[in-house]
Amino acid sequence: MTTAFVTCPLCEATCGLQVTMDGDAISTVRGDDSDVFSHGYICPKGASLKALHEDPDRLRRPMVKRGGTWHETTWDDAFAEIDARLPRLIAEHGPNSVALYLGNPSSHNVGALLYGRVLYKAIGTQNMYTAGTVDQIPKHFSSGYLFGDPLTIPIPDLDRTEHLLLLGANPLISNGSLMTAPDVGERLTGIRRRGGKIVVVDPRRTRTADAADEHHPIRPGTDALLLFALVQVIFAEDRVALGRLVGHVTGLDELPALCAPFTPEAVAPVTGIEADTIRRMARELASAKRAAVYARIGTTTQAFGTLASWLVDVLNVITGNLDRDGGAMFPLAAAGQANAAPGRRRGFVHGRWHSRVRGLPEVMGELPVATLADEILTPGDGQVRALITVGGNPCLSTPNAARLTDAVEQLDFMVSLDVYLNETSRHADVILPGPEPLARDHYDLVFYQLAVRNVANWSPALVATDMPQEWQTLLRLAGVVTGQGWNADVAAIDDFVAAEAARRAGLDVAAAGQRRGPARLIELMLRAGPYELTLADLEAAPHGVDLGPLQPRIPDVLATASGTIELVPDAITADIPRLVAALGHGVGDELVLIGRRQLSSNNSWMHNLAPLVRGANRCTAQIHPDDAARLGLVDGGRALVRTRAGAITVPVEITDTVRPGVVSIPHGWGHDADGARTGVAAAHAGVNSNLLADDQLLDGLTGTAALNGIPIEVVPA
Ligand SMILES: Nc1nc2c(c(=O)[nH]1)N[C@H]1C(S)=C(S)[C@@H](COP(=O)(O)OP(=O)(O)OC[C@H]3O[C@@H](n4cnc5c(=O)[nH]c(N)nc54)[C@H](O)[C@@H]3O)O[C@H]1N2
Ligand SMILES: Nc1nc2c(c(=O)[nH]1)N[C@H]1C(S)=C(S)[C@@H](COP(=O)(O)OP(=O)(O)OC[C@H]3O[C@@H](n4cnc5c(=O)[nH]c(N)nc54)[C@H](O)[C@@H]3O)O[C@H]1N2
Ligand code: SF4
Ligand SMILES: [Mo]
Repeated sequence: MTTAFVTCPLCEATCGLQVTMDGDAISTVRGDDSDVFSHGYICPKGASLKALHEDPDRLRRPMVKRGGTWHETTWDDAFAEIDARLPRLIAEHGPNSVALYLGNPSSHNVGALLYGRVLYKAIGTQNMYTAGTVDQIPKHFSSGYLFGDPLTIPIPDLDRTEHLLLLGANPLISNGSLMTAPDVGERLTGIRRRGGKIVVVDPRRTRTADAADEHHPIRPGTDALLLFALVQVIFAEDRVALGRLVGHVTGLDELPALCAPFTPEAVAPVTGIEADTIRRMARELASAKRAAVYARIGTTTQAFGTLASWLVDVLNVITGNLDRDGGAMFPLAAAGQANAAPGRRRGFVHGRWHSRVRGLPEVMGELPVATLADEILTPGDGQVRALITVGGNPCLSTPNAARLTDAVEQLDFMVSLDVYLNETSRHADVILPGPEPLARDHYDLVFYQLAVRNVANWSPALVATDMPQEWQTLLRLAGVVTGQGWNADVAAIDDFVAAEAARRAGLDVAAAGQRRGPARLIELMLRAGPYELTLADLEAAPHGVDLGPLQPRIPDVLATASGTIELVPDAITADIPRLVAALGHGVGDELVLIGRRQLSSNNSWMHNLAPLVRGANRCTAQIHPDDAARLGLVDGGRALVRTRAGAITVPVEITDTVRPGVVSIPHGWGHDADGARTGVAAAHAGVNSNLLADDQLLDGLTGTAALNGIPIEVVPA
């Protein structure tokens, strides 16, 4: 028996795990009590890495579809097939005829993160899509314009704050997002133990709301109105106090006029939160000694996602809570920190190109996935004819999933880098699997840049694999699309990538010694990083290296052209007229759909693991008792839910935890697709809520899908 310590790569919390191996078999997976960040915390998903290791449905060899039938095959054969088909398409129709979709697991996979970009550049396509446009792009957009870099995202200093205003996030279930904070429950308890206060704004009384001091069940999609009203009160009552930000903020003078229409009285009938309550919330936020406003996916995947994301940080700024302990702060990670170098004042722009069919703007080099189907289905120059998915299941996770499913069926060619034959990869011509998490080196390149404390932890692969690592597969694909044939020299491409990385970092690539692949790149990044660590330092610290609490970073962290926080960027305020128009839409009889996350789910892909799908069917439509009575729905009965995009039938769960007028259905279900090979998931299929989500309903500025606040009709089925 051997014991090793690694970081769980399944979600953003970066928990330390203690894995006991019996030869090649995983014996136990537990929380690592000595982990410097997570102190032993683990959730059911982390523990299920054992089930993932053992899952017989998990793909271990490449699959090629010939004449409509799948064949397990060799890596050489799979690459020969790709080489026979993909370069020809690119030669004939240009690089934009190939679209890439990078899904959520690829942001937790250091190989895919570092080498996915290499493939993207090698193809040279503008048709780049990621899960970001069904998630957090509005926050990148507002951060880009406010602070100069889309990854300069303020993170609530959970361990020191005394007032947390939290909107559209349920970290007790999601384990936190854009807020890397293992054991968030303990950290929230700490706020109350210190005599602080937690206020939750969410249409559902979530577990996080239950653990808070106050819960305000807002009408979905109206957070920007509430947040603007908080700003309005703070200005009207002369409570603006920039603190140490004085001299670092421009545009403040424009805010009073911009927020004038959004008085508490004006927004109350639309948000469903009383004017007096809004005033009190504003006063308590402004007068708290240390406060942070934090908002997540309930506020980004909605029609005013960018305005809401912006207003969160406007509040952090005008209350003097940005960049101070206990407020909203900027992490400084050991490797790859986007904003580590002071004095780069390039600023941020978006819309450098637009999607062909709907004219939606590029943000951070990507286009909204809500329009991927349009790009595939609409003939003409630049039509998408091939798709490569990397750790993504867009046929379940993106809006109007039925239309996207129709679209991918019409592609000339599709490759999925995926560990299952599932709802999306079943449409591929070739599936290239990757090693399970415990069989690859891991470093949380993205999530340490978003952490409530500065830490670093390197995890070596524990489990042996005879599969190529995904970084090698991505480089081999890069070889194919650059005309090097089906068997390009992957090691040589990797050397080239590393030499470039070293040059940019001002280092000699030899500093990384014998390391190759992601390990070499991380070694270079650590050495060039602000703590000048080496990979050996991290290898010597299996429970992680604690680099201390977050520190103030303004002005060095700012990369706007002016070198200040540009508080009222035109690119954002352009959407305010649309918000003013929304003031007219008082709460009526309408019903709207929102989602919900569940502790034992991980978006769409872990439902094939028996320990995570035990118990009652979780894929239900939660509805308030008053609405159920009015509509004639009974608990345990079935409802037909309809939108412009589609209709589904789903079991009814009557509960007063949802606000009247709101129906909640979780995403990531619907595992009954023909031809998928996920036996356990199929037995717990549920229905796909993204058959209802509307690909025409977008955040006004970024094109991010509005997955919350979708108008629906509900009748008994
Ligand atoms: N209605 C609604 N829809 C939503 C959301 C919502 O709140 N409501 N949330 C959205 C959000 S935030 C996100 S991030 C997206 C997620 O959406 P996606 O990223 O598209 O989908 P996932 O469900 O994460 O699917 C991940 C895929 O990666 C595969 N996979 C798992 N591990 C690996 C690996 O190691 N290597 C490779 N190559 N593949 C792997 C899985 O088999 C699966 O096919 O969903 C979005 N969709
Ligand atoms: N267990 C589990 N953990 C996960 C995931 C998972 O699928 N399962 N997915 C991971 C991913 S990819 C992400 S991005 C993160 C997301 O992490 P979180 O953002 O914390 O995700 P949710 O739990 O969906 O919380 C969003 C909340 O917004 C509320 N909401 C919906 N509409 C509105 C609205 O209009 N206004 C307001 N104020 N609230 C609204 C919902 O009721 C819900 O409680 O979670 C990650 N962690
Ligand atoms: S909370 Fe996230 S990182 Fe921690 S064990 Fe669970 S899935 Fe893994
Ligand atoms: Mo996400």
